[in-house]
Amino acid sequence: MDTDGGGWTIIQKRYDDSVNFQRTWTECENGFGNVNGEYWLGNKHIHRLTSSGTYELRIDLTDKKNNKKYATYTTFVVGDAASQYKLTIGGYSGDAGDSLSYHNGMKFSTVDRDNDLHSLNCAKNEGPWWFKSCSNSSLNRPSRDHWYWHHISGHYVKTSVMMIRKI
Ligand SMILES: [Ca+2]
Repeated sequence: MDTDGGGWTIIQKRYDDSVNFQRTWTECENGFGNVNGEYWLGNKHIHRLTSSGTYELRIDLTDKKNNKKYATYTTFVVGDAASQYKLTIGGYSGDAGDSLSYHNGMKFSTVDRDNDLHSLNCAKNEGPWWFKSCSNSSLNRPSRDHWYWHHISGHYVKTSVMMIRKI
């Protein structure tokens, strides 16, 4: 990736809805999709990378009016399987707004593993993510019209790319 100096590893990409993101715990753990298209790298791989050094996260978004926005976080760690791939996030900057800090400290949830703080399973409607009760963002939502980043104009995005880089 050439974005902002290069050296990025893409962990999530969506733009044409060619890949189903409503996946099981095991699928999210191992990763799914197509590296030449849309994909989720996989929680075990994201954990392995983000525990091997200090990583920053950058999220590039396109809003419904085709404006490009971004959010960067200087702290991004996904814990191990025993932690339920717990998210540690902080150090926001950017112009997309901070819709991820709300999820700091939350475990990952999927349709078949409810780790959120809501009485229902947030992942059932919102796809796999680090839900609280439920979300300020959920970029893995199944419905193409509702890929969600609360602080962006219109709340929903047309494209998203999540990438990490060692700092
Ligand atoms: Ca729940």
